[in-house]
Amino acid sequence: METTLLLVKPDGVQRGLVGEILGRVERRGLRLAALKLMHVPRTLAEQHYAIHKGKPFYNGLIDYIVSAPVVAMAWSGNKAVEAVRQVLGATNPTQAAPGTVRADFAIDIGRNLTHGSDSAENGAAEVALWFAKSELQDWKSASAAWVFE
Ligand code: D4T
Repeated sequence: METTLLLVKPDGVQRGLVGEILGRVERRGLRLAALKLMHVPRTLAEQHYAIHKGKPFYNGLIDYIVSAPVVAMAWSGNKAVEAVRQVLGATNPTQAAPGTVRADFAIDIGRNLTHGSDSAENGAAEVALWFAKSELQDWKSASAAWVFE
């Protein structure tokens, strides 16, 4: 069982794509464990993207992510990390497979609408960074047995 962080970034919220993105993951069969709309504190943005500090796109990335509200979600299930990233598509939207969120709705890499954790380890760490334990709901989905073997 994995938990992964999914962010609908400021462009996704501004463009009214929250329901579209959330719905694609929800219909895949994963379990929603946490959800909130928030303005990202700059310190959180810097922690989340610490690995990119010093890269040419870093300052623009931080400015973008704090510029307007985001929707943060935690999703749980077998292979949750891989399943969410597959729904989102490649980081660069023009290289994303047709039918993915980024291919369907985005063009520039710096406005790629979403973030999804890239490993089970990072999923756990990012969910812990973005959510307090009290914000995570441990509930059993009635459809789980019809999604997972
Ligand atoms: P996110 O974090 O948005 O899910 O992206 P990925 O995990 O798929 O990709 P990443 O960490 O390599 O990049 C983080 C973030 O930086 C933006 N970016 C990236 C950018 O604006 N210019 C660039 O050249 C790169 C490589 C997009 C995603």
